[in-house]
Amino acid sequence: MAEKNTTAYNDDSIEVLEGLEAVRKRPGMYIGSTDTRGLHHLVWEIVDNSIDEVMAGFATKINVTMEKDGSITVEDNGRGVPIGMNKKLKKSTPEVIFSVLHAGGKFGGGGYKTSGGLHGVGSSVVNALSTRFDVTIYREGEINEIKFKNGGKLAKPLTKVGTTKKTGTTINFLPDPTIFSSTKFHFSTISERLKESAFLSSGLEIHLTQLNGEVKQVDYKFTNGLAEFVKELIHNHTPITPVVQLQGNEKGIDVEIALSYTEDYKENVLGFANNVKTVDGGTHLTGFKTGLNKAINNYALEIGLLKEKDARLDSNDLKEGLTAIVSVKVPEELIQYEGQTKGKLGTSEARAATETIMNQNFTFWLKENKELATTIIEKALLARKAREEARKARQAIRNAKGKNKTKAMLGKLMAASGKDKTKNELFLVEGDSAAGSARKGRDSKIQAILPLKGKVINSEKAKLTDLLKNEEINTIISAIGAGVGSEFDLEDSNYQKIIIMTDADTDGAHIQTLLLTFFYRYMRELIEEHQVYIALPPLYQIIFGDQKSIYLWDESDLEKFVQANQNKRYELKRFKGLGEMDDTQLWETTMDPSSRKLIQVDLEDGHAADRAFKVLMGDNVEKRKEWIQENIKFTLEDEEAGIIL
Ligand code: 1YM
Repeated sequence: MAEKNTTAYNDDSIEVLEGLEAVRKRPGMYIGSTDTRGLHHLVWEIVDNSIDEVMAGFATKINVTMEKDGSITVEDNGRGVPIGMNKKLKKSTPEVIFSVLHAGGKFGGGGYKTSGGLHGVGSSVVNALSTRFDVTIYREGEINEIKFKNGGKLAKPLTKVGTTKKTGTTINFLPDPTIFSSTKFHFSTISERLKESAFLSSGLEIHLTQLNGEVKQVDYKFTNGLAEFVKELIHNHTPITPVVQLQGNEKGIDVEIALSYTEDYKENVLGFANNVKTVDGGTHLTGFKTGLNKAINNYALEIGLLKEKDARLDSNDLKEGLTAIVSVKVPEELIQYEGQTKGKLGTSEARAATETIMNQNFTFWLKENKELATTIIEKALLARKAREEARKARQAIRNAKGKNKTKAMLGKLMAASGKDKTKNELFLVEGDSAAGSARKGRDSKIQAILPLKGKVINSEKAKLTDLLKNEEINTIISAIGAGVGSEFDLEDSNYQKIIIMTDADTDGAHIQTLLLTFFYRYMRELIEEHQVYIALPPLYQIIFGDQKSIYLWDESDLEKFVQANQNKRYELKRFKGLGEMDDTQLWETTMDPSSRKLIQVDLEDGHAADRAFKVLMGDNVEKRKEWIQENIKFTLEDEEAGIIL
């Protein structure tokens, strides 16, 4: 918990700036928007005042309640808002704080507070945008109440209503429905944000209760918050180091860092300044990276993993698999934000402070943990090598294109004749015979065919360098032409659609999942941008006496057909695989853009997809079968209906 900030508050130090009408006229100026986001902003605004009181070292507990009537109650056990009189304004201090715009008034300095960023416009803004705003203050042995209504009009002046031994502040507010497009709060949105606050203030106890609708409660308290935050971010990736925690204070700036390396190649580094997320980064993150860079390179040189003549590891090499939280506490008078949404820390002192603390403390850790240090450095060296190889591969493709050597590089690719990347499609086809029919049947202007023989390597288990040795994978990377892993750049992709075409059996499903895993791990943007599809070939063909025929995609189609055609004579044919279809059949049913069925592969959210892939590609064969059966259905779906990974 924070050290107590002993700067005394003075009831006369609050200044008057603007009226609350200004807030009601242009709410967007103060809270960003009047949609759900803006609505939730009201909660952050009030909670941040409680968090300030936590950071000042006086509060240890925050309760947030979503009340039955749609209002929100926030309660803390801090000192309680001062209850004296403001002589200049001849009003009670709470009346000034809650009804005068910009009356933050924690002057005198010496403290950290959340205000100054996107938040911190003050509780008065919340009052201005509420139909009810009731404050109860527990302080100096008394319970005092003050109430406002209709956008900040005083309904009950500060009044003593009882005595108490406790201290703290409770605010209950009901957002004005004439201001917000929706006044419905979301439990998950609030709980996520509160959890983040609890992670950032170890020891702080936060409870969230929902009383409207289904009654729910979550409780957060972390003794080692930052480390637990990193563990949550790592989620189901495999860590290759434990969580390393570093902290220090440089020139009044508190720096706390928790980091870990995982087997993944993605980086996940989050920055916070005075407990507010800096979505666009800033000086603290720059300092962190420079410090990390110096510490690792110097140590690698010292132990000989890097030689003087070698190029130094750069931040691209060091960021692969890096998961970290960088949290700085900057004194009020130094805090500075940049950017339109003020999501970027601008304080230059924060750069120096994080760099120094990161470099010094991490160097110390590396020396104390030689084996883990070596693991980190070797991963970075490997990342560099993989990037270098991927870069060479791309370069080779570019060169090959120029020199008409494409064929050798691209193996069995049957390219499309048209060069319009926004129209071209790449079919990844299981088996040579199906690929043969596909080649004959295709629209060769826009459709390229790549036959896949044998099993695709499992990307979940193999390292990128091994993957690059696999012929199938290499050909796919070359054909798409946009690099791989951290080098992948969707802009360079040669195709608008990548369509996986396999037999409708377990083997086919397996190939699909192996390919999807590969795309998910190493070309994620393809999936994120919905450019990966699965072709759905029909299972049955019905041939009538006159040789006319129709196709049926699954059992239920067949059942319906049989029911409806009991008196007709026809021949029923079941396709065992794509290879049984001739080129015309394959074109008509599976490739013709005007009549085919495609499943668009979609990501519901990164976490869920990650979990699915772990199940999918791990060692548990039973689980995998289950997943395939549940999630990859060979049934007739609406065109581009979408399976959610
Ligand atoms: C549920 C919301 O606002 N708590 C809160 C606010 C204040 C204090 C304590 C506080 C601050 C100081 C001294 C100080 C505020 N005080 C002011 C002002 N919870 C909630 N808890 N004593 C109490 O910073 O010096 C504004 S907010 F202006 F009076 F200092």
